[in-house]
Amino acid sequence: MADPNLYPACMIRIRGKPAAVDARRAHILQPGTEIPGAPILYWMSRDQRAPDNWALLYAQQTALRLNAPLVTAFCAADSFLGATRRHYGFMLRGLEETRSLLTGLQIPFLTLRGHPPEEIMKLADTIRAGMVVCDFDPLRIKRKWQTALCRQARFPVVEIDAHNIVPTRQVSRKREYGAYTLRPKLNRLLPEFLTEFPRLRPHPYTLRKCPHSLSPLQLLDSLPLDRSVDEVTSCTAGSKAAGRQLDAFLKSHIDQYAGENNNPNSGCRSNLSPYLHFGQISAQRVALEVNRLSGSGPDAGAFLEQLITRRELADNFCLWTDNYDSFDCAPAWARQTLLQHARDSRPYLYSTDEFEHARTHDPLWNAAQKEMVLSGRMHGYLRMYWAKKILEWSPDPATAFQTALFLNDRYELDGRDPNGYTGVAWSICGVHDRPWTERPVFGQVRYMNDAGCRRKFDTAAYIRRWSAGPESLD
Ligand code: FO1
Repeated sequence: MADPNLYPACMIRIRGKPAAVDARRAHILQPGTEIPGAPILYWMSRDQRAPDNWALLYAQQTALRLNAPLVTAFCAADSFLGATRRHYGFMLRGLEETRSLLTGLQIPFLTLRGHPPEEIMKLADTIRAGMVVCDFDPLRIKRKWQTALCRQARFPVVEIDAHNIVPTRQVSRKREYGAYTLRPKLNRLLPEFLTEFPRLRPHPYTLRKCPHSLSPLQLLDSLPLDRSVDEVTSCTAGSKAAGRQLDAFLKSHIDQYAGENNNPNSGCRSNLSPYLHFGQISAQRVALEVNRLSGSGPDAGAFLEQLITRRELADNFCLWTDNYDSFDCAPAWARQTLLQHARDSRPYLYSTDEFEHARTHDPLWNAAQKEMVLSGRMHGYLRMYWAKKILEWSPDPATAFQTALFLNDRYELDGRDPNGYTGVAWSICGVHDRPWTERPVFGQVRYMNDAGCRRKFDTAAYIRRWSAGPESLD
């Protein structure tokens, strides 16, 4: 009997291609009247891909119904939540590929730069758009952008959840306690939403005069970026590379996933999170391929649990928690226990700078920090250990929360993501977790130490692998 806590992949029954985008993916941000022939503008932001994109499919189906042109645009904001050249490089290289795929379908793709709601509003005015479609993102900054656009717009603005298999707004209207409360709600709806995708079609209606814009790569060279964090070479950006990575994972690693997914040395991780973060691949496509190629064993179940339940739980957390990016998001039991232990003695205390340059007393923690700085990634199991040690070696939990977020978002390719905020909140203040045995500093928040890591994997091998090169990261 499959572990009830794992995703029962066997229950996934793939339905055929729907004739139209399921209306339950749509959330009307601004009502309005449709105007036959008036161009439909898809403001691409979170889901930066041409294939398997429900927001883009919705925009095209609307444009076809209204005999209207379809235009897509992405607006690059300067220094988005502290992103560096590492992030903009990966993102804009991926968008370059998306642009060429869309152009090939007679769907113009414009790359804008500036304050997104303003630039999108200007473009909508220029092309006399009849509607703006945007993709769902629970982050505060995105909701502010969309609200700012709606204040100026005199046309309908529709949000489509293209990131989740089951639309976040459909699963639950409140912050869920944990995976165990969300999973049954997901299970009920998954068969209705895990379908094949219709294909994007060449678009028959074109703009009389299409505004000119830079290409994503031209923009990369002109943006004022923090270039102190290098791009990563180990991970090629774009939807095609994402598809190759998925194939490689399904062919050679998924069948050890359940046994090895706590072992950073095993190399059997999907490495899909940067692609999922930038929307260069759809989680729904990943689930369809897992189901097609790997059936319903415990390995597929363990992977789908991460891909579906954990990711949708993260979007639920960010959508229904205003302060998802600060210690204030802690559940009451965790806040209380951590504050009770606020004055416990802390044998080790490090500054953000010491953490950032991997200058702690713990070689395992330093190796994890180096992996993240050098490769832009860190194995999921170590991310928990890494964040929990920041709690233990910081003056207080609120400082620890900010330090973990700062380092995660500065170096992880998939930083600034609901998964990242939720991962830090789980590690440092027990979000989606429960009270454990009480101990100094942690109180009843779950504790992890290097002995626990040693029981899971060969920590000496991991340290050797990531401690080569400079002693500390100066
Ligand atoms: N989304 C945008 O619409 N415009 C941007 O300029 C932009 C920059 C950016 C840089 C790093 C990064 O990690 C994400 C970035 N995003 C941007 C947002 C991203 O596409 C995702 O929507 C969110 O980060 C995840 O919810």
